[in-house]
Amino acid sequence: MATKIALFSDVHGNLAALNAFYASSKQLGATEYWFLGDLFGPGDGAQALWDKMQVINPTVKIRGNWDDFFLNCQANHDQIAKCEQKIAHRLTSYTKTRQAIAAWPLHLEKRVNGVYFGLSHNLPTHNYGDSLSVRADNQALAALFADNRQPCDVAIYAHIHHPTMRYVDLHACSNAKKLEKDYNYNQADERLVLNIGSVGMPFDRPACHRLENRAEFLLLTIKEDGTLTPDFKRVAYQ
Ligand SMILES: [Mn+2]
Repeated sequence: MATKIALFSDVHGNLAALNAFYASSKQLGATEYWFLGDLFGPGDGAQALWDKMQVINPTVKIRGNWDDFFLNCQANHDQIAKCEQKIAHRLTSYTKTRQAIAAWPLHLEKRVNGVYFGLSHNLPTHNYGDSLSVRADNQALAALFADNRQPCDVAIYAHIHHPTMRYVDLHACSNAKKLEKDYNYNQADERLVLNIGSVGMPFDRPACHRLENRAEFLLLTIKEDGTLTPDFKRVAYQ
């Protein structure tokens, strides 16, 4: 049977967007959920948002940079820390929620129907920074497959709030100096890279940044033979 996984991230405190995403993904037949980080703030979703996450019950939960802001909010005094403190005060138990989030890893690997996925908020070792922005070149994106993640077929990340599908050629990175002028399809070591956009705060244009209410997520269908269909979704909400 084909597996349908809904991947979502960058909720950023937006409960209306999270509800819209969840209702839509259920209707589309998602049976599993992978969350790639950034749950609370700057939106004001607090306990009801956390309760909704327990209902969604993702089998993958990755820690984003805003999740770290939430974990460290009592030790810091900048604007983001103040914003996260307000949310912390509105939770039934900050301690319990904090403990749960602190256990989320920075990256995970999953195998589904023979396809090997590397999952992270940004880079597998860094959930912050701009090295994987829309400006990222082949070399920068290849870092998603660094070290022991070399065997991954697909890297999926979040953080930049721009839904993206592209390929990187790992052969080009390891042979940069003696690379042949023309693209050599036989030598290329191509891997798929997906970015899942943002549920609560999409940045991609031409839609107006923060003016249009839409929740973005990725519905990934993986057939038994490993055939993969990434379907980028946008759901409008009030
Ligand atoms: Mn984010």
